[in-house]
Amino acid sequence: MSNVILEYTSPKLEGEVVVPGDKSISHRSIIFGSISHGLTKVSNFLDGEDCLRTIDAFRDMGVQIEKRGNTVLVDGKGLEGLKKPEKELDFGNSGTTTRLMLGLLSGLPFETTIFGDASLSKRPMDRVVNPLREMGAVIEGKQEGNYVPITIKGGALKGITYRLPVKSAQVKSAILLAGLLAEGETVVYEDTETRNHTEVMLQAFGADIKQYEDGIMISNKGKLTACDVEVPGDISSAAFFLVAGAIVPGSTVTLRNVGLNESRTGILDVFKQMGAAITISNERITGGEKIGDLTVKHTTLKGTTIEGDVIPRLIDEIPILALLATQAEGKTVIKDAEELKVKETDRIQAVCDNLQALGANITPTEDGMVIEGPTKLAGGTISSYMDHRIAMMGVIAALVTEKPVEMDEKDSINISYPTFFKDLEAVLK
Ligand code: SPQ
Repeated sequence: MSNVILEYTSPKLEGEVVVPGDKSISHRSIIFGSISHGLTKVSNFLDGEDCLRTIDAFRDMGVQIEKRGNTVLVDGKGLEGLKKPEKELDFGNSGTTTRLMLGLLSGLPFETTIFGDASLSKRPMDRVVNPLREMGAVIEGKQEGNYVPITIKGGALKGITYRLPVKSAQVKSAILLAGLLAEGETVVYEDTETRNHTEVMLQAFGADIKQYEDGIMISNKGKLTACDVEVPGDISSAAFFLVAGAIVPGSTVTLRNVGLNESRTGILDVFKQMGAAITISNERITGGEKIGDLTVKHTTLKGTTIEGDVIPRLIDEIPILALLATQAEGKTVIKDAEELKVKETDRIQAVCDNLQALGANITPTEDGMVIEGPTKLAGGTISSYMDHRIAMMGVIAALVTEKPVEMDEKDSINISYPTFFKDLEAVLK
């Protein structure tokens, strides 16, 4: 781990960025490609460390996966074609891999042990383990299976009806994956919509799945068949450039081919509320997912309240939205976002400590934060907390500080956006 000095004198962003593939969709393309029958071609796959963990896991279970740059060929032999891995599965930093694989491994006829890095080892798994146990899963691990390392003794499962107690797409997806292997119907209800990429892809691969207004039914009756996936650009990665374009004077930047699935576009609603100059063009549908181009220009912004149902639609963008709020006039209140405490780090504390260190007027609350702006940020020393989104927020903050920003590392950015610095350099004028 080595310190990085971030110093940008009179920067301005101009030009276009094609952000890399969506992390959530990339994970799911490997999972569904691996458990279906036939050859799935994934284009624009995200080469981030988390998604590579998902590829490794299926290779360890005997699936042939060939990677040619950002194109991945998955030779699926069906659920019954998966073999017991010869070693424990290392899921690194990836919460998505861990929670989705818990669902799948619960119904497969072998025993597997999974583990991860220091951050993953602190993230709660009971939210997934509890409903899976209701389905009959046999799961053991640290603190009654709440933390990895966890051992899953896969076997027969039965369908359940479950109302999500946390607003989490990972929990929903884990239950749906287990539902693919369970006897009878599995029904998941959610009070607030979370990202729906699992449902969209299950439909495309031919699962027996039905969508109700607030719930989803799945059974083991469908036959999963290979289906090519064109991964849209990740709006969570685009978010860093959207905010940079909005807060750096003189900037205009266009993000091409960004995923605009409505369960992910909360950031666009907030931009509009704050008076940002943002336009959407070239909207189209690929592989069941909406995509388009986003152009943002620097302008004066006003504070807002971010709460309620929009939170799951922008949960990963809150760190960078907090930076945006430091440059907006008036008060911004972020609430109902206590889930931030159980991400790669406690993102409420990490965001507030870092932005305070740079001179912002920001106060943490139990379920979010309160920011008073606009503040000319001074610069200073921050930590990435080994969290990719906190690290990228630090870099974008450095574009508007008077003095340099010193950060303890930048390699965590490879989790979701390995080409981040290259893309940033290309639009910095
Ligand atoms: O995979 P991981 O580490 O959980 O990734 C994060 C991120 O910031 O990239 C969260 F830390 O995104 C999650 C997201 O917060 C990815 C995800 C998914 O692909 O299903 C869903 C969200 O998590 P959750 O807990 O709300 O289901």
